Amino acid sequence: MAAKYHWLRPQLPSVTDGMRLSFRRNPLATPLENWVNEVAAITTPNRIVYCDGSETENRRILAEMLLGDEAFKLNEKTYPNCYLHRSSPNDVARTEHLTFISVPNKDDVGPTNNWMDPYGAKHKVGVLLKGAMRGRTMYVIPYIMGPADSPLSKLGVEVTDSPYVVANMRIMSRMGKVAQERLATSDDFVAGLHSLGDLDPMRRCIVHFPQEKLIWSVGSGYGGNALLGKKCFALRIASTMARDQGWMAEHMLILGLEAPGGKVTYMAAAFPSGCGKTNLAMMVSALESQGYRVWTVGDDLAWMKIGCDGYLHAINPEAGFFGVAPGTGQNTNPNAMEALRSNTIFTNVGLTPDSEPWWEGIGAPPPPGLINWKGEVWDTSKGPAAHPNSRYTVPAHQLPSISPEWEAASGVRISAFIFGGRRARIAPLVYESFDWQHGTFVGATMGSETTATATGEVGITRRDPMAMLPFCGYNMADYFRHWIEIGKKIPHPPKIFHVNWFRRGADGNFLWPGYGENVRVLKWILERVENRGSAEETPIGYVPGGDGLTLDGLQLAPGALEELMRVNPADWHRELEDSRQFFDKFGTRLPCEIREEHEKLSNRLSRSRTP
Ligand code: GTP
Ligand code: SPV
Ligand code: MN
Repeated sequence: MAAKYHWLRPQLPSVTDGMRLSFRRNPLATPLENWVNEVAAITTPNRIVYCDGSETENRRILAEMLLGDEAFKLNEKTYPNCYLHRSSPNDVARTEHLTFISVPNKDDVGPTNNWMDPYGAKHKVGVLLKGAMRGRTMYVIPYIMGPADSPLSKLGVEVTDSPYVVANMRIMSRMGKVAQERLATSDDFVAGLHSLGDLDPMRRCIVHFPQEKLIWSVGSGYGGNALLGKKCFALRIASTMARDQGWMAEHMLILGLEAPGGKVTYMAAAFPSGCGKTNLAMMVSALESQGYRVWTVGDDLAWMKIGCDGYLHAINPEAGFFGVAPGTGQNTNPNAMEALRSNTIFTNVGLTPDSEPWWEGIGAPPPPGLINWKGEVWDTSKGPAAHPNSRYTVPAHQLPSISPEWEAASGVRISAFIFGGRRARIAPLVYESFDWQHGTFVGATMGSETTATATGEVGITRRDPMAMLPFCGYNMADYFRHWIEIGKKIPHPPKIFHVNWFRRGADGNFLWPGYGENVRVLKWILERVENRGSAEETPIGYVPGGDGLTLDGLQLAPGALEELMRVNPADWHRELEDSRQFFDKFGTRLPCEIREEHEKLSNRLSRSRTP
């Protein structure tokens, strides 16, 4: 079996036996062409199209997308060059239980990843890919993750039989000629093979081969399952590259906070899927009249490396935003609302009789004759008209708040890391860790309620370290080790914070207004980075002192602020116990520093209970 599937990626050192087979390879062809021909031999498409990324080509791809019965052109007057695509109703979110990391040793993926051995995976998924593109066009998409001239950028190639995927990749990455030029002779690219297959969830599988820099995805046309540059490459494969090469690939937004006088301080924040990254990165600051303004560098991913200046430098590997539509409106995210008026692909939103997109929270009532995301005439009995994980794909440069530095080749200097999640209780609005090691522990103990971004139950609290639970391409214990070690190497490390916009009061409502008001928390973080700002020590870290947060102009319910800041030792003891059970899964592979921080927190909590 090994030899049979070995030739699927012969040009890279193989996990199978290290042998480089040369049959079927054309010595005059580039490594890319050789790989593409080999993929075509398995998937047997009707024709192969190499994408150049041009406008003419894009129009052709969009026309091909429209030939499918689930794609529509939107109102050309009000939404020029915008499209609606409906995915299969059983294919509307990432499927974590069908996502695998394939390396020889099961222990190397750890207890939080699904594992397949590489021989078995190549066989099992090879069967699903055999003839999968019959009758279809196979598009070859060369792309760069990161600004074209950045030394932090990396090359990828995705082959796919979905024109929708091509159109999305054109927005989300630097695609076509610019990448093709670099690929002319190089075999240093992450190869991604994607096929819609028959979209049957029983025959769906997303497998990563980090040792071969190879991704195979079959049976899904949705988001992170199909746009392989995003979570598959930029997180699962890149996290293993980052571990080996001494950099960081993180599930983080990147923003710049401008202060009065014009100085911009950059921060990167890791929140789990559906927990507010896009909204924070694009916020319109409630303190704009006081000179505080937020600039967007990225909304989902950060690749970071220590610069010669001793600071951590971050680039956004993406060129567009794949944002959650529901809840996006003029009041919550006016920047996104302006950006997505043109050149945007909407997925699984509602459709008005005027051929405009509609979703819950867009700021207008549902119009009569509204069509829901499944293509049915909507009424209240049918649930939300837009799927809760419906999305817009929009070019980053269209965003009014896009940072002038968003394509800076050397990235932006990161001064703060912010962890956060959805916690109805327990976690205060904001706290600051004591140092890097404690901050790593804060990230490692993150918990969050699940959202509609992945299939499965919504609202279940689970541990989601650094928001990387579904995205870390190797054993998470080793990932914690990587965090601890890299912290020692950064001469000017970012300070580490934790936020929670989602704490609820006794009435069940959110205590904090969120969105643009979150700038008040960012302002305190900035002050702490600059060694100013009042803070009080608690067992879990520093929280803003009595006058620490700028609250002028904000009406909070009586007692809300106290409840938002409250650190209840009994709650935290329970939280620690839950974390301990999670950490126990890693056995002796868990870094001792994590256990040490656990112990220290436990002691601080016990002390704070005694009067
Ligand atoms: P992914 O793109 O899936 O990784 O999600 P994300 O982290 O970018 O989350 P996003 O900003 O799209 O927000 C997800 C949901 O949370 C949306 O419905 C938002 O309206 C809501 N949300 C975002 N920020 C806030 C906030 O500050 N407060 C409250 N209450 N809700 C928020
Ligand atoms: C997420 O779920 O974190 C997303 C959407 O950003 S997806 O691209 O589907 O992963
Ligand atoms: Mn997002």
